[in-house]
Amino acid sequence: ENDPFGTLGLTYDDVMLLPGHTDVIPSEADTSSRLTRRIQVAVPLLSAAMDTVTESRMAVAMARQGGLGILHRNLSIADQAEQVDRVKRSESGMVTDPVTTTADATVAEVDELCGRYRVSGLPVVDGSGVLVGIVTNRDMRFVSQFEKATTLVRDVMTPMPLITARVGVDPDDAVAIFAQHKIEKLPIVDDDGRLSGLITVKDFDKSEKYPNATKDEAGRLRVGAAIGFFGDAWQRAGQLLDAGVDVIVVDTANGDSAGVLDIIRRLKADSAFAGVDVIGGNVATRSGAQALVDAGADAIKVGVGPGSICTTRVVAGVGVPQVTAVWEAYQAAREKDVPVIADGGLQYSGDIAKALVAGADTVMLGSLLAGCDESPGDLVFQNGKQFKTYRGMGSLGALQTRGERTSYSKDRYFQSDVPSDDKLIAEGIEGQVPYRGPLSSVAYQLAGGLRQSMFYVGARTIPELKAKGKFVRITAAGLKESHPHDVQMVVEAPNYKR
Ligand code: RVP
Repeated sequence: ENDPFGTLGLTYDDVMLLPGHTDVIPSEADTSSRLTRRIQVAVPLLSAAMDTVTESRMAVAMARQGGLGILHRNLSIADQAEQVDRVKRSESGMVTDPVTTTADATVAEVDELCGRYRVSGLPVVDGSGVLVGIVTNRDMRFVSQFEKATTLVRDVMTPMPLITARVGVDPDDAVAIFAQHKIEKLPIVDDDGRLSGLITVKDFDKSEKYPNATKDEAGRLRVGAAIGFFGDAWQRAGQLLDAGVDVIVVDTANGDSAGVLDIIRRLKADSAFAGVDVIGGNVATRSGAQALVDAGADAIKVGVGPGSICTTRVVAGVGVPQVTAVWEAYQAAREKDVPVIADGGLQYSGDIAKALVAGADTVMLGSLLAGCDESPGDLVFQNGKQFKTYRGMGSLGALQTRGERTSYSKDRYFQSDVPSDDKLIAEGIEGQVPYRGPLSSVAYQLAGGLRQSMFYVGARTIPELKAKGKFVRITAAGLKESHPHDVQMVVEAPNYKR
């Protein structure tokens, strides 16, 4: 028998990266990395599949910044598929399947759709899909609140003939049409006048504003969504696929288990899912990672217990400190070149580079993003400071069915068979994190911190960082020295909170 205490588990606070000779300045560092076998991201950041972190708003914001959002699964299949739909329709060169309305719909209904999809107007079609007009904010502005439910679209819309373009119009020509006619939406029609797409001037603005955005071949933002392995998980996967999801994450607390490996194998074997990448997780050992690789996962997600809201390591006494877990998983994944995601436990931007050098290709963040404007939930004021709620998906609040909503994610903790809420074994807590403003500035600081790491290590690219990065282990005294010490902080730094 091997010495049972032979391996030492290390985490982010136990290690530092060595500075190395450099001829790279931070602004030149290229942070792009591999998310899955097929998908690249410009910034190696994912937002966690948690109900206080990632819904469509966060997913849109993450993809715009060059990362990816993973929609949580603690909601009905229909609701989660709709979230995917919202992200896929949010921005693109051309919306191929635009949200439409009909002439006999009410202005109130149009209002609701515009709010839901965050658009400023809709094309109007008849029963066979032929374009009959367009209704935008401008047409509805003078309909009073009281008249919205009774005013019909036909009475306010701008009817045909409209300025339209034919299928296959060149983007440059579209821009010229916007300028010439001073319009903001250009419906695309086929030979029979049927609506087949929509180009909006806003989308052109956005592609200039978000040059690093994570997009699919059609120019739509990419999005991931979590599923489980139990009950109607297969059906969930199918509906997410229909809604256009790019990545499915089989999201559990113990990925090295029969049910999880089985659904990964089934997804990878089914040609219907050929266009979707499958991420499996979570694991924290070499053998666990090997099992996911063997099942065919396109990326593996690592982390048992490092999460800021996670109590698995104390409730079950199980887990592996995250830097060791990532390193071990990487040993199994590197052979087949399967990307690794370091999930949970990151507190500062410096932890990103540490995760990458340990073997990860991207990182997944919960607490660092839960305080953003784009996360679900309202701001809470306390003693004059602003917070947002953040809870573990294994917390009682997320697991229990009682109260305002059903829990759809008990199988994340393998407790689908638990008969009543008072018999649940929680593995997470409910809390709050400081408000941090828009994701754009938070992501900027995180990616900026990573570029500083790359400069210190002397790495121009992420593969170079992974190859050149070297660790030194530190002690509690070293950690104390690393943080500000012997001084009272009087100004809050944008990227440092104690
Ligand atoms: P953190 O970024 O440290 O807040 O961790 C986020 C991660 O924690 C998630 O991506 C997930 O893997 C894990 N998690 C979520 N809920 C729980 C729990 O209740 N134990 N853990």
